[in-house]
Amino acid sequence: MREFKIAAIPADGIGKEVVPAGLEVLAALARCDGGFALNVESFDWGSDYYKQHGIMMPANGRELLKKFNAIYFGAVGTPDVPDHITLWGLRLNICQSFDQYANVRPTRILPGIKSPLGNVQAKDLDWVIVRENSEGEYAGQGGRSHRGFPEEVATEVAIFTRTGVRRIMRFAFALAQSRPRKFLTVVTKSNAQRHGMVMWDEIAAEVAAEFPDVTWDKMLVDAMTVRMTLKPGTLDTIVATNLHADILSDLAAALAGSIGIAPTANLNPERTFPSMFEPIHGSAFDITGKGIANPIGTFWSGCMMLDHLGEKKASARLMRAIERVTANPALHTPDLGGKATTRIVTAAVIAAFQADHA
Ligand code: GGG
Repeated sequence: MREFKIAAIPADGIGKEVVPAGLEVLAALARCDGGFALNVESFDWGSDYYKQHGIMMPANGRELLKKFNAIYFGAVGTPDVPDHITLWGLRLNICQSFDQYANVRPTRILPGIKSPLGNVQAKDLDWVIVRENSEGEYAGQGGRSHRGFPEEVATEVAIFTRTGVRRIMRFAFALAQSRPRKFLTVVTKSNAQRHGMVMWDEIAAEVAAEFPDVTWDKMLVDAMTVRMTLKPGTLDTIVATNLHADILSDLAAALAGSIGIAPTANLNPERTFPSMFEPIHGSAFDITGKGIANPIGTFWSGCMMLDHLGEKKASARLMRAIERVTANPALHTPDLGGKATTRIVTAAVIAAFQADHA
């Protein structure tokens, strides 16, 4: 029996609803599969922990997490704590200290889901966005001086290192190479940002030479929003900086029907440290406690976690179950225009893979 240690961090808002749902699904899947087991330890870190202890996670949190095979995360953010404290104190803290530099965000229109683009077919929107996840605009460089005075100044410095850009380009080209179309779009803004983004473009061209079978093109981030909306079928694998991909992947999720469906993996590709899997959505405090959060993004993130752990068969089986459930509009949560609850969707996904096993 293959056993994996999973650290579960539901954190804030609907994270506390969708992560337990995801763990229930994964436990049932492991029972059905019979070949692997997940040994889960849950951590109560997040905004409530912050209100008690003044920190989002304990000082030895990184040491505690190091021994796990993967981290299953919910969401951060709460109305009464500044967002930069919750985000940097937990999610970015984990991403950066475990060098999870490749953030992978698949986007597809799942069966039964309507894209706001109307006439777009599922085959026309099948993307993977690779977000640089360790530096760029979210490197944490900058500061504030002369606070409260008229001459107050604040800087937010984007950092691009040759090592950081080269490794994310190699990751993205390799991912593009593994997909049938072997096509990568490099998102940039080198017309206006004439230092870091120009180096980004240069390194993209250098790395492209290592992947002669991958076709690639380059797109300014502003024009990319238009192309994603009007010509989605011209895209496949996409690589962008931390900020650009943060924004583009929300757009991608909306174009594929709902951010409630979108999954993500924060990967440490060298496996020196655990990787982290989470829905793209935030804590959604407007719907917290109502039991109507869409758990599909968390389940799909569970598929990505199983893939990463080498449990490809179980991952594919869970994905088939997810698609069978999304195909039925009676099982859609309110973000998709339906009336189903988190509980109903969870039970339906479990029933779907149990039936698949039979
Ligand atoms: N589950 C994702 C999450 O909690 N996101 C909150 C957020 O504000 N993220 C900003 C970012 O992705 O950099």
